[in-house]
Amino acid sequence: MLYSIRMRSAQGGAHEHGGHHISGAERLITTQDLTTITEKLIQRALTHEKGRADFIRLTIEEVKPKDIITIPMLKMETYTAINVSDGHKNACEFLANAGISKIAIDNAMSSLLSLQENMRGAILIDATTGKRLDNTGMRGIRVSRMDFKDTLQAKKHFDELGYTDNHVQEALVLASKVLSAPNVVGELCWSDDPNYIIGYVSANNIYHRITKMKPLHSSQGGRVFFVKTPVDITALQNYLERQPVLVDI
Ligand code: PML
Repeated sequence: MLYSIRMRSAQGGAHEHGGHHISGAERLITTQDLTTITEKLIQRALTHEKGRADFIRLTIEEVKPKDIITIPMLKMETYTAINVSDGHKNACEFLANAGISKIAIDNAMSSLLSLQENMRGAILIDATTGKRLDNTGMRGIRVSRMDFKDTLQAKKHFDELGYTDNHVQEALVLASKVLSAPNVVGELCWSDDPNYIIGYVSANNIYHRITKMKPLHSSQGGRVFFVKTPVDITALQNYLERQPVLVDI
């Protein structure tokens, strides 16, 4: 039996009541790991780079095995950028190679670069017209209910590669789920963590890790998903937010 555990933390009260989003986490874990992971997530909220959370919401919910699907992890390739503009230029190329239009890429870039506040979730953009498709405002679409199929195997795999940081592992799980969604053709992301400047583009089944996507100390970051239309937005949002997914490495 697995449990979905979701953590969201904010400063200045709950996000929907004017607080600022600090951190979040999404896991699908066994009953046996529930206590340890819950403790780790609370610690994360209390010791985050962006400051100590004064609002923490934990949701723990059983997931039925019959509802879970397993998908493969995206293949990772790293692009070592000279600087942020080189990182962005290459990100745009990776997206264009997936058939995403220039206007959609430009709109995605400028949406992330003009964010005044961290979003909990992602913006959905039409891959052809560049218009925003969701109506979730500053909340965004929050991808949820996903994890590695075998956490120990994943830890070993990433330790061997020298990626001990949580960022890359969590981003790979999320990006794999996002690109497995019907109609999603790409994702653009860089972290809102002020100490973390790496970002990625996922497209054409590859997670293109890009080493410089923003200046150090900037907390401006977020996610855009590019969507092919026509699309049933409610079904897509439901898949991203509710479909339990395990990622096989
Ligand atoms: C985040 O954790 O906020 C996003 C991280 C994106 C890049 C992760 C990586 O590949 O290192």
